Amino acid sequence: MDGTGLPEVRSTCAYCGVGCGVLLRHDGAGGLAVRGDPDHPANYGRLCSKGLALGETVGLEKRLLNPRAFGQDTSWDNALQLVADRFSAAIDEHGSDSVAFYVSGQLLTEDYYVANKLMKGFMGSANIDTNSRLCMASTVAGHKRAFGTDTVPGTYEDLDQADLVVLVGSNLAWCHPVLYQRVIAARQARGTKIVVVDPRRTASCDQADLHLALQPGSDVALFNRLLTRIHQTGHVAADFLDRSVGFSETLELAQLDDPDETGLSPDEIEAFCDLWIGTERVVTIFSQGVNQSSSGTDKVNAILNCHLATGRIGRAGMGPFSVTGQPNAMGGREVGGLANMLACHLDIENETHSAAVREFWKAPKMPKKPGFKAVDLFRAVERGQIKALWVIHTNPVVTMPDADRVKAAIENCPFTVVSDLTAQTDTARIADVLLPAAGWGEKSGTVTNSDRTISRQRAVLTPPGQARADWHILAEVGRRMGWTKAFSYESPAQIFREYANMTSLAVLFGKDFDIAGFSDIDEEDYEALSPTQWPTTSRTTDGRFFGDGQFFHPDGKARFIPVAHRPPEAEISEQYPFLLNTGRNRDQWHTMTRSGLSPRLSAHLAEPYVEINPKDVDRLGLGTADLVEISSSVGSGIFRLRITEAIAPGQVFAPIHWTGETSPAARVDALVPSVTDPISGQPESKATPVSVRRMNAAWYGFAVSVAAASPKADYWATTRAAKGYRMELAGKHVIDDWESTAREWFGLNNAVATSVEDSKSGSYRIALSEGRRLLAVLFVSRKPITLMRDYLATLPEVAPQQILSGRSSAASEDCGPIVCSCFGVGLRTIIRAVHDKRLISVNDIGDALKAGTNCGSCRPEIADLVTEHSKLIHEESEHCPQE
Ligand SMILES: Nc1nc2c(c(=O)[nH]1)N[C@H]1C(S)=C(S)[C@@H](COP(=O)(O)OP(=O)(O)OC[C@H]3O[C@@H](n4cnc5c(=O)[nH]c(N)nc54)[C@H](O)[C@@H]3O)O[C@H]1N2
Ligand SMILES: Nc1nc2c(c(=O)[nH]1)N[C@H]1C(S)=C(S)[C@@H](COP(=O)(O)OP(=O)(O)OC[C@H]3O[C@@H](n4cnc5c(=O)[nH]c(N)nc54)[C@H](O)[C@@H]3O)O[C@H]1N2
Ligand code: SF4
Ligand SMILES: [Mo]
Repeated sequence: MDGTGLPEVRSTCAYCGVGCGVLLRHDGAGGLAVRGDPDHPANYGRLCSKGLALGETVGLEKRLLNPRAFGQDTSWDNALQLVADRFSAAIDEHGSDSVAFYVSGQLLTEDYYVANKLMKGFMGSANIDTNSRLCMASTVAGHKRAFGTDTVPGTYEDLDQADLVVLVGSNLAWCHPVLYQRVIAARQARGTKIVVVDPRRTASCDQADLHLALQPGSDVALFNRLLTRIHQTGHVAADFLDRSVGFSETLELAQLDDPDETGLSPDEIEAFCDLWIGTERVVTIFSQGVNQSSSGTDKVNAILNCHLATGRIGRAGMGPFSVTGQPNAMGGREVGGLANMLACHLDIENETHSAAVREFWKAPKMPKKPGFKAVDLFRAVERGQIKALWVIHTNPVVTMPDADRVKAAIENCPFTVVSDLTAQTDTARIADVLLPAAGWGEKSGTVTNSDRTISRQRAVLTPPGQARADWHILAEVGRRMGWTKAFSYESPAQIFREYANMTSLAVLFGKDFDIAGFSDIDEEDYEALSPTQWPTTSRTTDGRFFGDGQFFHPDGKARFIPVAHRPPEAEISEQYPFLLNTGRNRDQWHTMTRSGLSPRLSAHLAEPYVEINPKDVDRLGLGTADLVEISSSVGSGIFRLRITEAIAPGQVFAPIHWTGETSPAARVDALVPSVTDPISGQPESKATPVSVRRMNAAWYGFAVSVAAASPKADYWATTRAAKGYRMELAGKHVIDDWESTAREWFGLNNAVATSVEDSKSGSYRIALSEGRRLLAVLFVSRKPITLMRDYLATLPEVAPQQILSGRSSAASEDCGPIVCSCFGVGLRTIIRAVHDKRLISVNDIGDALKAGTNCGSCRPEIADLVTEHSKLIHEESEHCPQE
């Protein structure tokens, strides 16, 4: 209970793998109030901007409310029978391997368990892979090589207790903000040093003692140098050498690598090595800059080698730490969601493992070989080998590499089912059958976060329309395919019990994942389950693994893996002279189907952009706010130019969030070819050779509208605004009749049009309204539009003439793009405060404007602004000394 007298329900955030606990309460107006759970061990009450905005994303907007088949609404009965019949028919006619599931690290463990059991045990194929292939696969493979199982050794407490935190290919400040805050708290408390290894300067560099902007893909060379130095300086831990195999070969290969491959200066490298070697309590956090690489698995092992050599693993404040991306990325690995795994870290190819699982499930057949990994899976779809495909909780037409090819493959698949919250995703739009899923806040189950803590997600809202939980849909299909008993689940607790029971197999085979203690948890205890870190029974040291030198290879020893630097597979050329790096924005989640519903979150970075270094900008003759066309060997896209020294010359960076629904020309995976790591099968998403040139736009536009629109323009990008949508547009060809074009785009044939045209400057402005209600406003110009778009995006209730003047009323100044989403404080407001009030620190800004004082996610950006603008003020005062 809180002050309102309404009960609060404990749950877990829908987004990242930090797995923050939340307290949820109906706000009395049909919505949801969200606050951090002070008792959850991941966050102790803290939430980032995305977690805090969860309440804004649970409405009915865009929800799919009924099953649909071939474009028509249909009943659950028909839809489920259709799915069961088509999968059965495919298996009968073409064999088990003619069907496939493509699922997600955002599924709850119970959903995942049922999907996996259905495909691997009953349909009899291992063709179930997950978007974790694009995310965690290299770490899984690296862990298995070194430790004998996919085990994360450390815990979140290690971040509080470390003296050095190294972030390798991780923008922790934006992607795991609450963990970043734990690191910052440790820095304040004990002076923890921070090193960032990333070709790009990110928000995570804000407080870094050292930023190593290495050449993309050269992490192995850096960590091989570190291993060499560990050996040279006599820091190899003798007791760990006894507990491992392969050190000398590994060292030999490491010594052959050339540290110059990193592009870093010898001083930078030595400073890094000295700091790392000289600090016993070192945690090396790694993420997609490591995993999403054609040498991803080797990068992981290069890092693990250094921790093993020094014995800095599984003890307080030290260890390698792979942070997981999705809320249940870890749970998916435990439950065997990947095409080459079985539940509880058992291997599909191991006959004894497979037989034991088969026996446990009483399964009619089990696959003998691994199934297709994501990229190969969609290739098999392309070849017509897959006759029935079910995509659950993921949007591959946007997020798979070579996305257009994946789209074409799915379009040609004889039968495709998509389970999603909405019918409007790029993948849902091309499915034959659409199944409405219950979403976060509406369904119950468990997730496992980055430090192996299992937490409950709990339902507080009723699923809208006919939406059903994913496990329920899957179990229904299983029953209709004839496996009534095996899929007779009635609650998530029942599934969890069966799963927990199954993990006693792990112990039998000497594996780590053991939650067998929950084998007879009843409904009530499952309902009350508090966050629990596994293993719950077998050996560990304070929730950590490997501090005792015991590993999971048959001989109990760890493996050093000899690795050598390999540059990204595709090389830059005359035709494609830049390397395209891709990644995430602070306030958006992947394809924005949820986070994009929040006006607050959408105000942070409202347009797809590409970061380019000022030197390249000059060389290419680009100008501020230009649109640029980026092309690769597989596709091209259009992005707004962002000039910044954060990106090195020769590289460019674009975010992954934009889709056919929000900006069709800026779908970044349409440009990324499907090059993969040979061991993990994970795609290289961060190093695509591309060309860059200015888009020759005949006109640029900016619009706000009450309803969503999909204009026929060469470039457009739309996001949620306070009272509707805002949109940036541009076209390559002159348009003569703007009024009818605007009417068509916004579907407003009968609205009253008020317009202003200036033929000399080529600018045109039109407002479409009904009575006093403004429905859409469009500004067009030959040059990029510079007007008060953030003010306009609020669609103020003023006369069209005033709006068309492009100026705000005196009372409402334009605050610029939002930096602090909690208090809605914009970029221009902060800059003004720095200049006018001479504020010099993030805390000053917090005192004056409240910005950065709630969730803290924006503090690195505020720090950047303060530094940059204080410097400007300083320079100005030096140039114009006051009398
Ligand atoms: N706001 C937000 N948070 C998220 C998500 C989201 O969509 N939005 N998604 C979640 C998910 S699923 C995931 S997987 C995580 C991802 O979390 P992160 O991995 O932290 O995020 P990314 O932005 O994908 O990439 C991290 C960094 O890798 C760097 N990088 C690129 N190439 C190299 C290289 O060769 N070497 C090194 N060392 N670095 C390189 C990039 O410049 C980038 O800054 O975030 C999770 N959290
Ligand atoms: N170039 C490039 N590509 C990348 C990456 C990169 O860094 N660069 N990162 C990769 C990584 S790490 C990841 S994790 C992927 C993420 O890529 P995706 O998984 O494709 O992206 P999401 O937007 O998270 O898709 C989740 C879908 O599930 C739906 N959904 C939400 N809740 C539910 C539910 O309860 N049930 C069901 N059935 N559906 C639901 C949402 O509406 C949405 O359509 O992208 C990968 N692609
Ligand atoms: S860090 Fe933010 S997005 Fe991640 S779980 Fe916590 S509140 Fe959610
Ligand atoms: Mo991910």
